[in-house]
Amino acid sequence: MSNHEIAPHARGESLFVGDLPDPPGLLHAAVLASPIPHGRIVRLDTTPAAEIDGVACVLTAADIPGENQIGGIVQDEPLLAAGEVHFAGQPIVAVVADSPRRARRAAAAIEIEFEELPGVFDPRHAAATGSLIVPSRTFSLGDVDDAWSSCDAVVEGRAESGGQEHLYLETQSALVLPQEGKRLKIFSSTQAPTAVQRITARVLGLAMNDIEVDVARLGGAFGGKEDQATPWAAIAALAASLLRRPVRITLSRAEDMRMTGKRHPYSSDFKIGLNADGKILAYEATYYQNAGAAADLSPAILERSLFHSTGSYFVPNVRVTALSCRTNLPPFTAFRGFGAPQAMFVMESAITRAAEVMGMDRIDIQRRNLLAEGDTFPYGMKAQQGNARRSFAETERRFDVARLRREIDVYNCNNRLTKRGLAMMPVCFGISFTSTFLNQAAALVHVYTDGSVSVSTGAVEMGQGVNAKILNVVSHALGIDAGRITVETTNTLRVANTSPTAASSGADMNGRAAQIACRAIIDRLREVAAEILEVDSSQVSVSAEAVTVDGKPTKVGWNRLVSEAYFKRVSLSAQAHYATPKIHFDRETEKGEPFAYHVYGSAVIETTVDCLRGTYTVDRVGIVHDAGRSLNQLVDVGQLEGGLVQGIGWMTMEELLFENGRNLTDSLSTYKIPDILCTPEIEGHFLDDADNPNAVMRSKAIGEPPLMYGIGAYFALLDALRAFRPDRETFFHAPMTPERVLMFLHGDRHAALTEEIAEAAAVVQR
Ligand code: LUZ
Ligand code: MOS
Repeated sequence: MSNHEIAPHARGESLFVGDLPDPPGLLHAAVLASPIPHGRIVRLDTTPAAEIDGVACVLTAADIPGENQIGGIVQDEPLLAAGEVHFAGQPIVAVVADSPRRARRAAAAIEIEFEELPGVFDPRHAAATGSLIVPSRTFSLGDVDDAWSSCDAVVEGRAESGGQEHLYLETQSALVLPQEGKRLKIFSSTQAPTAVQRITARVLGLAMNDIEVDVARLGGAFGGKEDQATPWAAIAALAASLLRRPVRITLSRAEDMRMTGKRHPYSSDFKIGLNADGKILAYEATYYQNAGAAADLSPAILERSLFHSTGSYFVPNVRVTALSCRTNLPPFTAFRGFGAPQAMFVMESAITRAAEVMGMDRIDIQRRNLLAEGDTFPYGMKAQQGNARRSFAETERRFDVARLRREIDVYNCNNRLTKRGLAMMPVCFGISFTSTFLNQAAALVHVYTDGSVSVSTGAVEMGQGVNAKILNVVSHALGIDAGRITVETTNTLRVANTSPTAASSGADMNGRAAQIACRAIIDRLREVAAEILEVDSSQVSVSAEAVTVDGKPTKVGWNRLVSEAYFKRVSLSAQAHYATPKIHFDRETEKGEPFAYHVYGSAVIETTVDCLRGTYTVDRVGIVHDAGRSLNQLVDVGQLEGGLVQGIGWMTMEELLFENGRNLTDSLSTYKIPDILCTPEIEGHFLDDADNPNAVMRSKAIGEPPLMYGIGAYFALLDALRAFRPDRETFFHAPMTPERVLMFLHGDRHAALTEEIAEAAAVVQR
């Protein structure tokens, strides 16, 4: 089975790490994690675990032959805690046994005592004591301080957004096979094979060429396996390397939910100034990012928050500051959108508050301020296209938003206990890793003598369809049927120094690398064809599996061409590298052109709230999305709808709760994600005549942007709530759970009532 096929995948036939056949002598690793959020380990006795039948070894930090350090951007995270623990769920001991159950039982038998230390969980508290992961950063444009005085309205407020559990279907997993000598082969469910290779080498004191990482596919990732697949692979590798036996680790769902990082919660302040027409003149915001106990990818995520601080809008005067705050929670990490959703939520909150205070329609303010072609972002880059306005207008037209508004207002007049709400949500998302050096990819293409083709790239298939897209690119570039092509596993021996498959750029960059490799092969084949047909190679091309001369088909088919090339000793393989051109960013001035291009789109979202019960539905979502020229329409529709629903989940029902640093929502009974029953009716359209000169085959990346349409669900709910309680000031505290809805609708009355009862009780007592 090739790795781009969708049907066997849907039938459940594709193999994940946990499905790989057990090699002889396989052992299983389990982890003892810290039960407390912060403390010193004062006693650790692993003998009760070691004495259990079937236990092969018990490993602590002292057993690590190389560096006990898995940090990427900042080296601040041990693989196994030594001396101190900094979050509940932090791995301390790895136990290896002949079954997963035994390994877990033995881990539970370990005796450990702590001296508990006070924990910090609130990012603002951490910031107040200067506990930052990296120094704060500020992006600015124009002169905000000067601009406030020319505004007709200035409003301030606070916005909170919660974390989000990735809930990939396949939990963190790795299988490590010792090879000859000290070498290891690692099967890992990772978005970043090279990170697994590099960090494992560091932990084991080996060279990167001692370690092969192979990734067939992941059962979802959403950013949760960009950095956070690494420790599990490293733990299994540590055990496999010391025991010279194959070792597997697969986290249970509860372990995964407790031990691994999630989307960062943000607490933010905003201030926005507008003129009487609703034109935004100035915007200021401060983001307190809850980074958790270690840096992980937090500084990069913080940076993307700043890049997306003004969303789809042009604001002439901006000052935004972001602080990455160290707390005693699991290290928060990459999650689809990578800090942009959090910043966009703040911007939309500011616009909403301004609309309320000014008595204007929120949609009018949005429309008035959309980016036009040539407008400058706070980081100095100019918008290359006018698609923010085009997609917004197209959404308003297609879904007749003005009529919807009237209908909903009439409905709300006629109904006392249910109210409907409406919101629009424009999205503008920059494509490229914000760390410029990561914007490179490579591919290796082999044409075999029977005419079949094998393609390897640095892209990891995680259900997002990157391999189907690469297949399309290769099929076009070689002029042959897709049925001849297989897309192989991602393997560090075939493609080295890969960037994580992340930042929505997997197909863009790896597709381009594959295209370059194919073109190199085709150029050689054209020379061969020119020789056979006695024409000039400039006249020759390959299409529909045959050589054409000046566009006319010849009798020389693909198989004959390949075979002739082989007998002429012409190479049928090519390796290629692609680096996104022109992008740059200067972190001193915080200016540059960090993105290859932007993806745009707009959504309109309708909701209904039951104002007695506090329950609600997200009824319908209409989207006009700019996909460039799609590489695969079906894949893009899947990303559009899946991203939207994941965003709605983050904004509405997915509530991550910690109590004194312990995750209270570590199962699917306490952490609710959208299911098919609460998925709205979705009508997605792609922007007509969309184009993009800056990505492979004029396509556009699609992985992350659609998630941010889901932000509109929060504001559509708020719109319904205001119809019931126009007297109350709205709030910006996501997720908008039914509890929060109920408290907004009736909470103040409840407090008054409680007070009355208390007074009455006091009177009785007297
Ligand atoms: N990962 C990363 C990302 O390392 N850098 C990025 O800019 C990024 N953006 C989105 C998602 N993952
Ligand atoms: Mo990512 S959030 O791993 O693209």
